[in-house]
Amino acid sequence: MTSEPVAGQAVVVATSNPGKIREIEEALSGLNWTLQALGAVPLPPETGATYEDNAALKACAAAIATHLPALADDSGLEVAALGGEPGVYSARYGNVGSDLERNVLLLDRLKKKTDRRATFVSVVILAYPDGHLETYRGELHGTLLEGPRGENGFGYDPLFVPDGETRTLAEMTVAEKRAISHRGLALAALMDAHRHGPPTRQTISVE
Ligand code: ITT
Repeated sequence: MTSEPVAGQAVVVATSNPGKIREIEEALSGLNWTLQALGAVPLPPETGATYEDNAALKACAAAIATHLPALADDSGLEVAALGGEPGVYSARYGNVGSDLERNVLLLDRLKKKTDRRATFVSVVILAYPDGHLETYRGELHGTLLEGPRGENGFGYDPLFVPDGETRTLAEMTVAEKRAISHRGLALAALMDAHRHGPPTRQTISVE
């Protein structure tokens, strides 16, 4: 039987990305869940074709291994002029090792392209040890600069200016980014579903 996370209960954060951990901890601080790191639990290879598939793979693996509810984010950057790439492959773009190298590669592929529109997508899944899943999705539209700006955040943040903003995501604080970002929006929906105590499985499920 699913046990809804309640105040003080441990929920595993199934990510190895420190930038995501910072954002998830900040966003969910109001829930009073005890967020627990993955520790030695290995994450499975991301073999899915969609963010939903990959988030479910990661969250379920952690929930099964720990017997605790587990939360995973699968996310990516969809670039209009590149037909939506790198998308679900954003973390492995070009098979290069660092965020900096991926940003250089992206800028190279966008050279001479006038269409700089891009969208960040985040799918957050909370998986229970019995296999029940809650799915939340957020998107953020913006444009890509021709060079990086800012030191905060991670990944493609230094290149991305959200619509209606002048700063890149890397020039914002964690709280400022959370208020508008793909991950912030997905986590806000999760917060809304869990804010008023333990609802029934049916009312919180958005599968
Ligand atoms: P985990 O699988 O361990 O969670 P990961 O970094 O491999 O970590 P993903 O497979 O979801 O996670 O890859 C998402 C990639 O998309 C991430 O590595 C960044 O390159 C990019 N990305 C996603 N959200 C981002 C954000 O908020 N800011 C900048 N880049 C982001």
